[in-house]
Amino acid sequence: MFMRIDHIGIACHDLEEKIALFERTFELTVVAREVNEEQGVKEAMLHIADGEGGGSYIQLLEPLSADSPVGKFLARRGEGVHHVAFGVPDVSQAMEKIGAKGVRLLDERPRHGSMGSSIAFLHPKDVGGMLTELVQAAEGR
Ligand code: CMX
Ligand code: CO
Repeated sequence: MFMRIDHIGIACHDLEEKIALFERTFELTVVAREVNEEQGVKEAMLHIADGEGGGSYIQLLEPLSADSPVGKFLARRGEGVHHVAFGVPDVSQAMEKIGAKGVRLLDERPRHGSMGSSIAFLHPKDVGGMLTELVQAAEGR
């Protein structure tokens, strides 16, 4: 079902500061920056490697507001790993298969993700405490 780890999402207070830290420390390069109003985030993708059906990245996330998912996470837990995203060939099919096993889907249908991808989230409490994202990369990515 999973082809690769697409990205690790990291919650932070100051996106520019963390981009500089990751560039300097790990010699990573930012390949996309976006504001995703629906997800309540300002974000940057730093490329790590290319894999089957898409690349793998670190996703740095700064909340657009305190009551967004990342804003609440920062208030409760502070900066750090927020979610793990797996690359799947077909996000709707993965949602159907995983949902049928009793895992709560946080999205009824796929939403718009980074770099033209289609994404959906699974409830962390149903998968061992890890907020999990399914990602179908955009065609040609
Ligand atoms: N990882 C693991 N556990 C988490 C979590 C996270 N990121 N966020 C919340 N939880 C836990 C809480 O600690 C809480 O556990 P306890 O009951 O033991 O305290 C439980 O989940 C329920 O928490 P809640 O108070 O209901 O939390 P929220 O209202 O903040 O909702 C969640 C949590 C996961 C449903 C919500 O954040 C969500 O829908 N996330 C999906 C969308 C998202 O995260 N978008 C931003 C990223 C966008 C992108 O990657 O592109
Ligand atoms: Co993500």
